[in-house]
Amino acid sequence: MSTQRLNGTVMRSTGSFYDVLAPDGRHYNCRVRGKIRLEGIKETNPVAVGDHVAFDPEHEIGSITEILPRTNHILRQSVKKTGHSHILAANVDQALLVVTLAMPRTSLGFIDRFLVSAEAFRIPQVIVFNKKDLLLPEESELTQQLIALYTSLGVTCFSLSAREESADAVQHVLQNKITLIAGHSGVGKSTLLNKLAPHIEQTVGDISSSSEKGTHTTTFAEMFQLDERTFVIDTPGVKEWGLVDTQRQELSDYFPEMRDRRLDCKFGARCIHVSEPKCAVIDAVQSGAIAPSRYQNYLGMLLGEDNRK
Ligand SMILES: Nc1nc2c(ncn2[C@@H]2O[C@H](COP(=O)(O)OP(=O)(O)OP(=O)(O)O)[C@@H](O)[C@H]2O)c(=O)[nH]1
Ligand SMILES: [Mg+2]
Ligand SMILES: [Zn+2]
Repeated sequence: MSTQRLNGTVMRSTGSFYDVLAPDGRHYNCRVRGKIRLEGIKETNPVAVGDHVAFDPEHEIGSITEILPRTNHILRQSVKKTGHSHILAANVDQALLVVTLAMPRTSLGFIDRFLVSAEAFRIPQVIVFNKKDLLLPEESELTQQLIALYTSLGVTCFSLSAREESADAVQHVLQNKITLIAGHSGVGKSTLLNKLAPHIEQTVGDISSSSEKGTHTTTFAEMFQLDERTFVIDTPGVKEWGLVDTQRQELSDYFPEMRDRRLDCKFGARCIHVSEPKCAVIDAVQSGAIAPSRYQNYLGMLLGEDNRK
């Protein structure tokens, strides 16, 4: 029996099955046939949500035979730190990080590592500072300072309460794009998504008050269609990002405020801004033009410090 090969987009993966959306709007339940390898990726069968795949729609279960080249991907670090990372999603147009200064509080190290992971592929970034309703006055003030900082770095920022308010402003930046929604467990990713598209009805979890950590209500990354050209990917909470392999000299290219200055360093592209003489980045940190938290997190990543919180 011969069947016609189709191309489609992976909307959801639940272990060994994949929900693939074909251009005609039909969904196919697929499995991976044989071993698929993708250049530069260590794992076999590394099919991720957002992947464009070729598949044979034979029988009831289709077979994915090929992953088409990716424009980008976002890695989450594997829980066991085995060295290789899991691909959270591929081919995204922008990455939206949900954070909160209420519980479970997001560290700046986590935010900066996420921004670097996206910046390495030049994926535009959005940060939603959530749970505004729970913030103490000093936390509200800190949120405003962080919004000023990250806005100056080209990140689109919002402060809101996904549970209590409309998310119309956020909706606006999603239009006609594929947006990855990421963040720690319990920060309100699914709550935000339900506001953006009530038909989705993602399950929202409780936060255990003893640990103040979320309980991973969302277990698989899943892509949803908001309208004909607008897609969002809800993801399970992650503890940390897997950084793409970078040369030490390359890392500051993913910090826009350092990238803009590094040609002024005496050692130019060879400078890693740690203790070199006449370093424009260190000068900018000392004059206050680069935020201390950003520089500290840069050093942490450069020197391989464990930033996890
Ligand atoms: N007070 C308040 N609670 C919120 C807000 N947004 C979400 N929550 C609550 O936070 C808890 C976790 O929300 P979820 O939307 O399930 O979080 P998540 O990021 O999807 O978590 P995982 O699926 O585990 O990754 C729920 O009890 C929500 O009701 C908010 O703006 N304010
Ligand atoms: Mg969730
Ligand atoms: Zn330098």
